[in-house]
Amino acid sequence: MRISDGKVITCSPGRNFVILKLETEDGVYGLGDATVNGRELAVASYLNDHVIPLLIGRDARRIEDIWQFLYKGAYWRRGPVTMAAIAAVDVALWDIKGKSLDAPVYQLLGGASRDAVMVYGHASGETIDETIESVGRYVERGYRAVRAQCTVPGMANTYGVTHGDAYEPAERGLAPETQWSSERYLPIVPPLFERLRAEFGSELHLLHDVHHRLTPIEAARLGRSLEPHHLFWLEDPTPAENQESFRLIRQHTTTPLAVGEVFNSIHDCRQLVQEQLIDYIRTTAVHAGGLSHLRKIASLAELYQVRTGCHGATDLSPVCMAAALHFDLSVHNFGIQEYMPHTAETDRVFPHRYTFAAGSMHPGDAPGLGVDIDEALAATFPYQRAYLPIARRQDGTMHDW
Ligand code: EZ4
Ligand code: CO
Repeated sequence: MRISDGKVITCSPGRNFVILKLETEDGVYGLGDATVNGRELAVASYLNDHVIPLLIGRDARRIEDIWQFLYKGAYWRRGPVTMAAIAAVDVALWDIKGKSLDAPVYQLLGGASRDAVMVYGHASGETIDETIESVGRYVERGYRAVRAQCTVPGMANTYGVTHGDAYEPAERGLAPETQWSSERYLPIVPPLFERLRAEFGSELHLLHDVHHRLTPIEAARLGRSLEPHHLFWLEDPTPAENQESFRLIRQHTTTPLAVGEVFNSIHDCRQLVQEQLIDYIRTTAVHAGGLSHLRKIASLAELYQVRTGCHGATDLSPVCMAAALHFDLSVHNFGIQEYMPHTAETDRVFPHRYTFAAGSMHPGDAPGLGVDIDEALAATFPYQRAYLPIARRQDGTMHDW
């Protein structure tokens, strides 16, 4: 079963996606996501110019060997572009293997460990009252877990806040600039969650994303002040390049911590996991080397009772969403899956078999990943340059994002 062709499809049905399609001489094809938000074309070139020529003629069944060949063979290891390219190949090969063996990918990963996977939605508002209404709409739709974000008073365009319920972080054109003030942000979060607990009771899982914006001691203070409201997790409280920062946060708070959506390798997770400095690891199939590498991260995490919580924002394509759901359904130490529905255009470009019901999702039982791409329709939505916003403090200093 030799790989006979590889094609990179870039499209923008509401937002940009980079998809790898690998074909075999048997006529079976597989899809992998290679989208790195705001740096899309770098991965497209890495695949087109440097990876696809190496794949032609290789045995598509040898997933682990091809992974090691691309990782070790690059000499320069890791990094978001390299790992997203390897991920796209890996996920496409799992899709091919599933289709060729007539089995959904989760069956190849050990079978279902649960009936369905709990997901969380994104609620937000300009005020605490609006955020409560937004959470209420998720609860009405059956969600059992909701992330809540609120505009910081005096800060226009706070990250994570949207009008309506569809949050899309990137904007077309050049990178927009937003303002940030930790001094204004810190006092508003505890009252938001106090009100949410009063409104929705103790069973609803509540999450919050700090987006790497606090110093370790500020994060420790926030975690401690949120303890009475028992969050499911506090996400990315401080940047994690310096993993030792989390020792300081841990000394002060029992609020569970989730980190890792920007990680691309098991080495980024190692100290956080082994020192039990976090409770959830957020690495994804697309940004952390595909299903093969994600399973290794999960196995390491399992030893330390750290559970998975894959990133699932709108910049993770339906191909990545499908891969995540096969992984989530099968992996023993699953925690939760982030879920932001895509635009109607995106769903049309990527017909898929995964479903949502009663706050949970299931990848479906189609062979492979259960997701396809309508290439003719995708071609009607050409790539458009877009970036995530950047954040500056009120004196103009660039802030962490
Ligand atoms: O900002 O996916 O938890 N979810 C997030 C996302 C990220 C975007 C970045 O591309 O933090 O909204
Ligand atoms: Co996040």
